[in-house]
Amino acid sequence: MMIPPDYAPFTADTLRARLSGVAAVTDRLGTDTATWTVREVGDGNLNLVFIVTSPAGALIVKQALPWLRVVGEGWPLPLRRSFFEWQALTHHAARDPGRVPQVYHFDEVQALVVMRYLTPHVILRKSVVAGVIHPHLARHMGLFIARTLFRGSNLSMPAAQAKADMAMFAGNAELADITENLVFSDPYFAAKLNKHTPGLEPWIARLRADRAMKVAAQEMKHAFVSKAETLVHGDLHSGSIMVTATDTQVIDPEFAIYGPFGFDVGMLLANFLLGYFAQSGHETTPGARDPCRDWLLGTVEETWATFAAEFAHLWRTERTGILYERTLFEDAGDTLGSEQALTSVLDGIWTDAMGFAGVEMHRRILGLAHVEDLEAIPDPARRIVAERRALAMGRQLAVERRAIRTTRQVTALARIIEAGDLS
Ligand code: SR1
Ligand code: MG
Repeated sequence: MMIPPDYAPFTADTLRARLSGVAAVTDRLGTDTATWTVREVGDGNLNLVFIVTSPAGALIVKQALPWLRVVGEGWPLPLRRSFFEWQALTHHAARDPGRVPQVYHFDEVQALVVMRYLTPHVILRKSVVAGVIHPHLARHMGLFIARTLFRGSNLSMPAAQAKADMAMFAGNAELADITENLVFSDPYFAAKLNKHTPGLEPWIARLRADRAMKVAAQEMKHAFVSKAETLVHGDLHSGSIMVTATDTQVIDPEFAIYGPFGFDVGMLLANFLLGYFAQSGHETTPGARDPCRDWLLGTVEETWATFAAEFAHLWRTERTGILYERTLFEDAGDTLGSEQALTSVLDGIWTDAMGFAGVEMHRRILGLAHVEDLEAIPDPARRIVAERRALAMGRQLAVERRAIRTTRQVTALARIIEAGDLS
């Protein structure tokens, strides 16, 4: 991999020096860099993240490393992912204003994005582990996915612009490659970097021998690599969402690429379900986490309901792209035809979302990248129970995705699995 000669991972001191010449930064922090505090706080899988504060303000600086942070220099990764992250943040800001952090500055050579410091926001996943309820989350996220996915597609965009965007984001191939391997294939064989909770082996063996599951996972991979339907966030899990009691912000779209409508939807719902199954490992007395459980399943239902309603609204009011042209439907007096097509499109998104949700639940237990919801369960026996339930749910969603028609079926299934004996 070519690392530009001018690129170097920043330290607190070199970052301070670099930013001192950036007006978008000094406008916010002042020019007296001696008063700035720079802290590296990144704990994700890929990047350096700095919080820079001064008496005048604060901001976040995210710098891509030329390798995968969690694995090291043995797994090179292109710096240009920060370009795609910047582009995706810009697209998302235009498509659902106020739902992503404002970008103040982008430095392509240093693979650096300077953006709003979100405070007092916390990572949603940490909140879910703590059992905290966020009543606005479902509405905010349902609107976000509907607006970004609809407005990033050929349902909405001028065809030439959609093609140009599609070609540009196709350059984010190495990040897509991570998803293609880590999500859809590695969990179903003994891939080198896989890890799992000791004791889970019998259930892993059962899943890997499950032909219907393997086929379903490959069908979802097939959909992911071939359905370039819209600009997807690409990594929409509970660690890519920051929340307060009233606000929701979507961060980290460095995996952005053109993909299926159902991908972000499925990833998101899977992470709510992982949070649900993890609750038993965190509750101090039986039933103590029931309000949080109810909220998480309600969030699954309300997120989809909000998504479907907003998508339908945009379909009726903003369908300006080359697909399902109004000329053929509304303008020809065939509104019913347009509604029929909408039902069919939503139906396909739902089925795909169920499949993607299933494999996401599996890879977070069997693959390289796990989730704190389950990892933070202190008692290994309770953790295994939670993981077995999540594996069972994932299998059902992926294999039976065409038979599962409603969110109520999903949440009823989750409750049955949670209450079951797992034999
Ligand atoms: C090797 S990167 C592992 C995971 O971290 C990111 O957040 C994505 O979820 C990716 O799959
Ligand atoms: Mg991330």
